[in-house]
Amino acid sequence: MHNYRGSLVELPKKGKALIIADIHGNLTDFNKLMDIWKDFKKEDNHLVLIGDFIHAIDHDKDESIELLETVKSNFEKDTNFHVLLGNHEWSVITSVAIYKNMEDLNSTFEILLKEKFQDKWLDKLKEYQDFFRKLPIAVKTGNKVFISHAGPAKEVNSIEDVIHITDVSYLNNQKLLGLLWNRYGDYDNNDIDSFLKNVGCQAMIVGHTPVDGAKLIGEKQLILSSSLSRGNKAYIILDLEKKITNAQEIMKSVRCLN
Ligand SMILES: [Mn+2]
Repeated sequence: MHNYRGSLVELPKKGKALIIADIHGNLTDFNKLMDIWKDFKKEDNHLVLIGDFIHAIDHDKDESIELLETVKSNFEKDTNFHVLLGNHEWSVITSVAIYKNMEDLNSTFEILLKEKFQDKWLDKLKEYQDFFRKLPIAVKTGNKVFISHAGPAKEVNSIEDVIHITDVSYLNNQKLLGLLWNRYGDYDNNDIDSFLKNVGCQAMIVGHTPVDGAKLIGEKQLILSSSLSRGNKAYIILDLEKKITNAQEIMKSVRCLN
């Protein structure tokens, strides 16, 4: 069992973290990353999957269910395997429609469930919703890096806000919605600075917006794309012991997925 403080994962100043974002139902890319994890895995090393591992966006073969089964079993048996909620998993919890072109991805997900589990599909949906509700929302590392699916959120005033972020509701919750949905434009560089000050961090890593592998926003934010991307697919090997003062330093830890 994971020992989290509410919705927050706190990683000690020890070892390294393999960070992955936005797999979106691509089992081939996920398996490559799992091979890296198998070699990398040891007592002080962690894996952080920063949400949106379901719902295929840019490819026809949607392997969300296979991926979900692997993610769920790893999360349940391995306390160093951390999975954050993304806006796509949030949409399964809340049943809020989420569109790609004209298609509601929740309907596509239900079709996959029906094909795979026939008359048991609703039980399986409930099981996955329960699993998504257990997922934390953010990571704070001992060397002061904040990791979430998206954001920052202007409404978050302290790390306590993050710890209690899912206490109330998954709907109509501006703090939570900000950390799951906000893209650059919803916030600016000053908002990143104030947010990091509020949560006591020096830099932040997010996914959510497809970029060419990794992209810096000002000095303090790094956006990562590990599968759904605008070119390269990348992951991060973050040293949890090294002093970090900005996101440019994290850029050196970005690796390409071949
Ligand atoms: Mn997203």
